[in-house]
Amino acid sequence: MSDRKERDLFELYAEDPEKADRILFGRIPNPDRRGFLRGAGLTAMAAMLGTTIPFHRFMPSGFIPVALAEEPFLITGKQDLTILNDRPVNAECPAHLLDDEVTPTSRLFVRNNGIPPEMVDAETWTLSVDGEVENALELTIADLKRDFEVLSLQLQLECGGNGRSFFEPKARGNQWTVGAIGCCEWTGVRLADVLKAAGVKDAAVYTAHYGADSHLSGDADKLPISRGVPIDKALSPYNLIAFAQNGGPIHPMNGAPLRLVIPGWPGSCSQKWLTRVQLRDRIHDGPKMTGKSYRVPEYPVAPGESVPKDAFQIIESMPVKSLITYPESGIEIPADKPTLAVRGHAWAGDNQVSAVDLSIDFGATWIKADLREPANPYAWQHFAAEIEFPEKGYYEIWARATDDEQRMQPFAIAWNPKGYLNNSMHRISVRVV
Ligand SMILES: Nc1nc2c(c(=O)[nH]1)N[C@H]1C(S)=C(S)[C@@H](COP(=O)(O)O)O[C@H]1N2
Ligand SMILES: [Mo]
Repeated sequence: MSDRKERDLFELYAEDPEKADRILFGRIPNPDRRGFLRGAGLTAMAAMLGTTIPFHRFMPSGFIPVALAEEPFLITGKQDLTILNDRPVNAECPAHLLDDEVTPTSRLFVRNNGIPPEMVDAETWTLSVDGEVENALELTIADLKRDFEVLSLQLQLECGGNGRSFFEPKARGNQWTVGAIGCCEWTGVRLADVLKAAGVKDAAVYTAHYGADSHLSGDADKLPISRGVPIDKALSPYNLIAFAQNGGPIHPMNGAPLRLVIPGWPGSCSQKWLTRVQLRDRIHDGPKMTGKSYRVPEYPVAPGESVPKDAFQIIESMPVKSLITYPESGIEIPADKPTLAVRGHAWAGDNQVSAVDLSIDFGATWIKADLREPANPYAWQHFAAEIEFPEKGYYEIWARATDDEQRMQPFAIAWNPKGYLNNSMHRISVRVV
């Protein structure tokens, strides 16, 4: 990871030193300064290194101290997350830190496709609603709060690529393990109510979502991501245009001050830094809607098989899945008290979870966990079970959720070229010593 960070920073300095400085050190007080560290930049770098830099005047332009490149990069307010990439920022939460029933803001993963907006002002932020509507709308956050019913819902959000790191052969992209999932309480207004207020024309078949982040290339004409959903899904009463996360402000990396939350579908549908929702008379074709992005083959394929471009379909509802959040994998327990209170969460896209079963004998037999109803539709559900281990040794706990259409999590990955939808069972290790 430090290698990659170093390379990314050097590349960034090579492309655009001022932008690199901005990313590294925030705003530049003196725009004339070219590379050499002085004033605020020097102070910031010294602060990052934790000491002064006696020979700083010999540091070449765009220089990155090796200690900084080796330092793990942390996201302010998200210190528990594991960073997968720093440009764009992508970070996931370890399974055992997702134990809360409602995911704390500090532990919701971050998946950025571009560079987040630097300055956001909730007072002046506006959302446009246009396209196939009777009356286009331009709404501030104050307008949303005043003109529409405000509600709070616990909504699960999972990246379509969560679990990609387990693919064999490997799939390119962020190597998520299991932590690109979370269930925060979001407060906002229903997307459906806002669309209805604009008047949905018969011609509207799909939404198109736009946000204020910028493309990695710095090209202002390019968008990092713009996805949408079919109008039926858009009109579900459980999609929010959210302005608060867990009763507080939305974290800047989770889309402050305004974002969509379209639960149950790939996280990519839930546009962050939301500025515009357009209704379209055809399937949206924005960046990351077309080609192989967030698409899987229409038919099962063998691992590594190449799939023709036209045989991919857009991912809709996410599959049934579960996560063991207690204990942490690798736990050791004493043989004189070989029991564990195991717990975790399960979710199933547009569906509900009807059962979670656990196994400690590699799937030979299964133990039914207690499973709770969701707090509201699209909230993840909590499971718990008391498990007893018969003797000393190595065990794995496997979790397998079943949805209300009797679909179960598989043991193996249904391989696809881009590494999406890995809902294979979560496994943790336990040693009775
Ligand atoms: N504007 C914008 N919205 C976005 C993205 C993005 O890069 N830009 N990433 C999407 C993807 S791929 C996912 S999985 C979710 C992640 O939301 P989070 O970062 O708040 O966890 O945001 C989605 N919304
Ligand atoms: Mo994603």
